[in-house]
Amino acid sequence: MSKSKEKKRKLESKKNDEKPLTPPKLAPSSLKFPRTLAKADVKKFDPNGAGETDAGVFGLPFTDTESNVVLVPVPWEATTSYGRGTVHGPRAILEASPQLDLFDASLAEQGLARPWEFGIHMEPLPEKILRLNARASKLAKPIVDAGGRVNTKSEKEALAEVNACSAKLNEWVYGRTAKRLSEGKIVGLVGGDHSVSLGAIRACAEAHPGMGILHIDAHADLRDAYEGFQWSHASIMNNVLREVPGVAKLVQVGIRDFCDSEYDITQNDPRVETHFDFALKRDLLSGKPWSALVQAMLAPLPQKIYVSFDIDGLEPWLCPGTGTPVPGGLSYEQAVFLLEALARAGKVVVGFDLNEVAPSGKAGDEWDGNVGARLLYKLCGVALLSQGARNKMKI
Ligand SMILES: [Mn+2]
Repeated sequence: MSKSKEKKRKLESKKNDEKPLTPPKLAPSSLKFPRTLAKADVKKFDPNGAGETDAGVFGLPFTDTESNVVLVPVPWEATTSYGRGTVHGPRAILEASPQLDLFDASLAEQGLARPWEFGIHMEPLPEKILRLNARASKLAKPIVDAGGRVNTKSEKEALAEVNACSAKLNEWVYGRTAKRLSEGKIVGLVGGDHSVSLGAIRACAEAHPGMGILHIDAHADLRDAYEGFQWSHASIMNNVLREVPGVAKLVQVGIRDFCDSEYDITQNDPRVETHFDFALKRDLLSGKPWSALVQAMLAPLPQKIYVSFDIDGLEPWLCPGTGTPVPGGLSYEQAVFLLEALARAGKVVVGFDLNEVAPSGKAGDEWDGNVGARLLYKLCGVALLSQGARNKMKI
């Protein structure tokens, strides 16, 4: 980073430290953990039957009222810069999800064999957001195609309009999350590109000030802005650090694609701890156990955690349709081990998102949605377990 750029960033972050763009609105949550969670009406569902495709997510028939986990789909990809399609992520996950078997023998070791009993519900796909996405994507396309170069008056106006649409999206996500938190729900976002997380992180951090974020991703997402877009998917964690004072710690895992200024933040912002993929693999190849590496990831995190999971943090064969794939990454088993270790370590997952899942577009190919659905069910299970949900091995 050049000296003048560095000075500019310092000045900007100083300016922003003094005056966050979005001051907190939510009162801190009065929930104490672990807490007692009520089961849904389990007689409504046969876990031994074939998944019903006309039911809700994971084939479950539960309403939002009787579910402890409410999933909010956010079909959004306005500032997506490379491959597109993550706007269809929520639908792909929903369509693939009924084929899962919902007994979780691995979480059963910690006392939660059937996460589904506590109710998981996905809200309907929000038409309003699909329309907003279509408008913002159309305005953004020429800017993305020009690599972010904005010269004419009309290009500048288009950029301002895209940023305004993204700000609207952030407010919508914030509002949905805040409402569900006030109902005592565990909220999980289903993206959409990674920019969707900001509103949910803001709401969770206001309800649980001092929380940490576990961020699994191929990308550091610490750019100041990307291609001129203030609320870009490539800037999500930079925006969080600047905008959400309730976030005390950001632990990043699997990062393998980043620029100079992002590396600078990982080294100099005391809130950020980055476990680069190259270092993880070097340690693994040198004989260190994954369990020891996971312990080092969890140690600096406070008790309350938000998990932000970009599917491209996994090895690319597990998410071939995602927009910005990078070689390397976590195996599915390493990711599950890490998520399950959260509950084992006594951490409480207060919210989560799964983003950047994108179907390949080939007829009959459900692979991206399939992996996404399995990871989403694990995230639901770990969040429930961490908050206090338990059931016996046998019904
Ligand atoms: Mn990513």
